[in-house]
Amino acid sequence: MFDSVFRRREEEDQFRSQGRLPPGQSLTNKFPVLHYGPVPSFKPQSWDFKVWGEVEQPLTLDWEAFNRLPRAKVTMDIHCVTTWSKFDTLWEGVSVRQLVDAGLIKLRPEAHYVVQHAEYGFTANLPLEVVLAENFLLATHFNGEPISPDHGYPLRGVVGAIPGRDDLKAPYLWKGAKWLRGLEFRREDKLGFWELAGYHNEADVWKEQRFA
Ligand SMILES: Nc1nc2c(c(=O)[nH]1)N[C@H]1C(S)=C(S)[C@@H](COP(=O)(O)O)O[C@H]1N2
Ligand SMILES: [Mo]
Repeated sequence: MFDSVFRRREEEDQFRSQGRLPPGQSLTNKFPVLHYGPVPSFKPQSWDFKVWGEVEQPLTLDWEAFNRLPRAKVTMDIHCVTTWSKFDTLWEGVSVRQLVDAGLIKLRPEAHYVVQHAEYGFTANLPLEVVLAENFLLATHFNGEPISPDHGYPLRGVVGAIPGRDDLKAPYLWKGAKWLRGLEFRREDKLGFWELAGYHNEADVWKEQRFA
């Protein structure tokens, strides 16, 4: 017990000295579950993923089609606004940037913001540049396994910090919607669920932008 507390502190100090522990955060080796409302059940027959708004062609993919999209992997540090941070988490899924580069999503020049739409009407908003960056993924897998129901199965947006990539914006984890069902590309920004509840719209972990 004391041993493991001691070890956690030591590990935390290491990440701090590497410049990977944002202000006010502490390391966890667990994976806490946080969300509003119940965990939806996944029905593969009726599940779809939609892309709409400022795109040349709206898109609807069923689960099979979604799984045929090009795949990507990223290892990130994730930072929750409730002050836990989890390091070197491996996510696998679909990169929005790759879909755009492959011409599967054709953005209109007016597209500047993205709203993630999830089950039960939950939304999370981000600037387009963040959604197109390497530290944002439409994730189906966490650490080599399908994401668990609590963490967003079968699909979630996930955003974190890639060590050494200070050029990328790193928002808190709430900016990734679990049980994701679609992306809306927008001309103007639109506050999501937690943003409307008083959380900071930019949510930069290094600037400790927790609340508006
Ligand atoms: N659909 C949905 N996604 C959500 C939320 C939610 O309430 N509903 N909460 C967000 C919040 S506040 C956090 S901190 C992260 C937590 O992700 P985790 O449960 O995998 O740790 O999910 C985010 N995604
Ligand atoms: Mo959160």
